[in-house]
Amino acid sequence: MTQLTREKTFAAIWQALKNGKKFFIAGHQNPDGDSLGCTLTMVSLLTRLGKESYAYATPAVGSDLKFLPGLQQVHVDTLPEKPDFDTVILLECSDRTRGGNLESVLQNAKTIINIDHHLISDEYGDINYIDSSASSTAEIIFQLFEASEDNLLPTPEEATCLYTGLETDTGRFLHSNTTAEALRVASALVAVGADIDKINQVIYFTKPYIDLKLLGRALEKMELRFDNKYSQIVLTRRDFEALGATPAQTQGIVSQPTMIPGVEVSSLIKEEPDKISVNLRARNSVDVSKIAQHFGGGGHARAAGFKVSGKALEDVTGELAEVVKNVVQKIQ
Ligand SMILES: [Mn+2]
Repeated sequence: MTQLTREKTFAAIWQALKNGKKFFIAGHQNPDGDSLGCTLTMVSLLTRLGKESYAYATPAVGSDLKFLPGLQQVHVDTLPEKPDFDTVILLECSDRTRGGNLESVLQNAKTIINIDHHLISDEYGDINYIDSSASSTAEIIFQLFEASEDNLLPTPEEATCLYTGLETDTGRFLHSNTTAEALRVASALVAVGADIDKINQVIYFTKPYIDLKLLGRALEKMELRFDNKYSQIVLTRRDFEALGATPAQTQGIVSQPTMIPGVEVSSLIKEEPDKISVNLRARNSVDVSKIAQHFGGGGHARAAGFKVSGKALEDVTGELAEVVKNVVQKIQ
């Protein structure tokens, strides 16, 4: 994105924030730290601007994100009775269905603002700010603050929300999207009062017993294939039942095998009640978003995923292995 486009788009967003009266804000379904952190920041900012807003998240918020300031303002899994919002802000949604069943809200809106950092976007908004070089949508929202004519800065609570988005999307500043800009924004967020001790304690230094047991079971089931370039972990419904765990408790597991020298692609295949969901991670040269796209999913070069309904676990596992095999065979 050129500098000019960026300036103009940020100016258009600020104009829309000032012109709008009643806002609807949502991130993507199964909200992560970035999605929720940005949603909460926008709600708080709009409240400061004297605007009415309705924030929505579906289907539920993970226990590690419940500390986020202002979370009580998010309507979890509850759509508004009347979809009469003049302005809709969708964050992290590469297409208009990513935020949930929002079509009536979107159709009634005068202005749709689409802010995202994913590689591919449908550009369904009246205003689209898509920057795939940004580590996170939180990074973009901070830049939006910096572009404010009124020199608005995030409050400490908003900074905590944005820092959470930045830190989780960069994998604690370990992934390749940890750019100089990402670190500059992180530093600026700390300067305005982000509570990083709280964030780190809750998100990174807390793990329930069951989650650790599930990690153990997953590592036990890890298999290396195709000259050890592909790691595959399959968690069946039985695995979850045996531990009293849910598929939501698998965060971080898929990244573990990429530590093994030689592993290029890691998959975590989960049998959920109504679907098979797959997380993918790459170590170096493979773009796993392309593999995910093959199955109707998406994501980033090194972190992607997809979901399949109506197919058997073995079939999904087999078809994925075929696609991965073709990709990793080319790597020397
Ligand atoms: Mn994100």
